[in-house]
Amino acid sequence: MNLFRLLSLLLLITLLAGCAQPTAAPSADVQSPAEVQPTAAPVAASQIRVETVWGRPSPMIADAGAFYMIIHNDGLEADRLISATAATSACGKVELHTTTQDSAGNSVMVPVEAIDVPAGGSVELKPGGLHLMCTPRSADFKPGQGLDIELTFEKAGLVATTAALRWEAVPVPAESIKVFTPGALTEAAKALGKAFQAAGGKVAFEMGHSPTHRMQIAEGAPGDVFISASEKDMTEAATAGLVIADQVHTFATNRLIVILPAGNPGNIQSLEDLARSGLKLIIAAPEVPVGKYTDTVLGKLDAKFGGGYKDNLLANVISKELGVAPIVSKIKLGEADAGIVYVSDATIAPELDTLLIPDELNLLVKFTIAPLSAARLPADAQKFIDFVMSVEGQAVLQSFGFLPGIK
Ligand SMILES: [Cu+2]
Repeated sequence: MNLFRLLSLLLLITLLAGCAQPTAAPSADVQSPAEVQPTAAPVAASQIRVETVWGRPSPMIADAGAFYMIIHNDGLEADRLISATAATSACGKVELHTTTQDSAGNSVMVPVEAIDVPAGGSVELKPGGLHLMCTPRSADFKPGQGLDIELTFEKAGLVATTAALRWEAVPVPAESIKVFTPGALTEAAKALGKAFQAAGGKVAFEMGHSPTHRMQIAEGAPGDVFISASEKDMTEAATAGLVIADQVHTFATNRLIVILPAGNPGNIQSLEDLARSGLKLIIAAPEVPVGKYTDTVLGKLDAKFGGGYKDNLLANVISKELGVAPIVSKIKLGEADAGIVYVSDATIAPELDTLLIPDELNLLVKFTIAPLSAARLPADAQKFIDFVMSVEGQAVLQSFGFLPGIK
């Protein structure tokens, strides 16, 4: 606690102890005495104040949202947030979460019992850290509007506030286009953005899962360009009129590959070896496009090898991840003997060993791009798409291991 606030508090205590009438607060930092129980002496142990309260739909989990804020405790004793609820049916329930790193360094959310607010101090709930999770979120969770929420503190009791709901963590500048981008393109998108900006364009990428992005665009999330890691989501977006159907382009392709920790500790010499009992494998979950592609390829391998190949291989799977990044980082750490990811992921992780999947047993994954029908900056959206399809844009993508697009 800084000295000024301490002095202010002591002054307030003196004033309250000395007279029965509420007195004007001596400092803007201290809650108005009108809100303090006049009979309380000393002042309430905990005086909670919340500010910068906002929320957004989760860019990763389709039916979830999150709330963030700064909680101040101007009181003399530590307090803790123990529960929260939304005033309307916007959220099935509101959970207290924190974000931590798993053993491979990937961000994972875990529920916490309470959020501590130190006496005279504050705690910030923010993306990538502590947050309140709205799950499931309903259509009443409307970006652009306010949502009343109630916070319950162990000592201060109920504190009501309103979260300003929006789509973006960081507002995209008016002159910049916003591109909904799948996680598989994270590194390539950064390089594309740099090259596009060097050419005079302005672009911001919203990273997330393609099915979630498609749903949020349907809900009215503002943006200019949709890049999809799955043809299915792009087709559905076109059918629903969310993107301009005759301007959908396949700007890059990819295939799947098996990655192995350096030195191949599982001694995996062939695709058939993946079904050998005792191995540990990590693949993508069926909720994300790469997980669906993995399932398709495993079906082809099963048809070729027979003998319960796919079932035996799946019995070796120790975890299914919501994207390629966690698979790559866990294989780098040797947490499993093999993983299945995109060829482009292996290209940017040269320290890993690989096992190729022949074209006839593989599939050609198409990454598609299209302007949103409701693009805010349609001319700039078109410029970006032209850039991605240009010789320069294609060279950037291929340096990240992507195969050429289809004109
Ligand atoms: Cu969460």
